[in-house]
Amino acid sequence: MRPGLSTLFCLNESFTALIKRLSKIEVEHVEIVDEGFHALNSHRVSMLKKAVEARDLSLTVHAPFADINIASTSPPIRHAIMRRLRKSIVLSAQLKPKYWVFHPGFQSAVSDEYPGLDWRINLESVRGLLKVAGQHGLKISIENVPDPFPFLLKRADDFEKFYKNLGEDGLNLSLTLDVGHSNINKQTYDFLERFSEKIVHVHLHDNLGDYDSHLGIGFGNIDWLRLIKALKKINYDGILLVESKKNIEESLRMLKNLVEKA
Ligand SMILES: [Mn+2]
Repeated sequence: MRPGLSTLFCLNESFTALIKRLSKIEVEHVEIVDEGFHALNSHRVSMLKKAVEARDLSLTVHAPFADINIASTSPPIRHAIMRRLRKSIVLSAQLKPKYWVFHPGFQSAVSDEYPGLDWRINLESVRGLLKVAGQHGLKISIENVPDPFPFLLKRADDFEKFYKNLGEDGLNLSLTLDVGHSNINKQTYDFLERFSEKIVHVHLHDNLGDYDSHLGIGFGNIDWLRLIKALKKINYDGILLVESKKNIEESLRMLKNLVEKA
């Protein structure tokens, strides 16, 4: 288990500022967020490649997530969303990340009128992403998301049904456990018990169980020592990715202490 850091905390800074940060970042693993000022394009990919090589960093990429609903029931809108995600996959693949992490789709305003449609579209979109990723040699991983958003996959039960429906295609789709999100839905230990084989990556940030505040590690109500012990118990050997929006240095220090203690 090695610490890593998401660039979510500096998404409000320019891409040039991000490149500068990478040259002096204190961790060996970084998750690049393909969003906002940091949205990938060919020029940025080549800048990132240089920065990453210089520091021998390992990477993951977080897929675009703003206004992205892979279960959109509106065909033209969904096509635009899938085009955006395919672009992200193609560009991300050039960075050879360990994983490209994406969010499941959510219900639309007409979901009640067409029961099950968003669920089926979500599956179809995931299969589409798996296909493109496979063509580019990229491994992709789906993340659990929290209430109160109308996402289709929040609880361990949702993922159980999802993987069952995906069938063999699901063999190529790992799970990223977002502990901040699962804390809100009180699902952390359900995921760890039922999906220990599927979890390859974790997002760590804190909250008070009320909303997705992405606080620093130790600034909310999550029992971090219990969590790290549980990850050790399932032999998790991936990255401990800090996805807090503030108190980054404190979070990394806290995490280091926890791993030593657990
Ligand atoms: Mn996350």
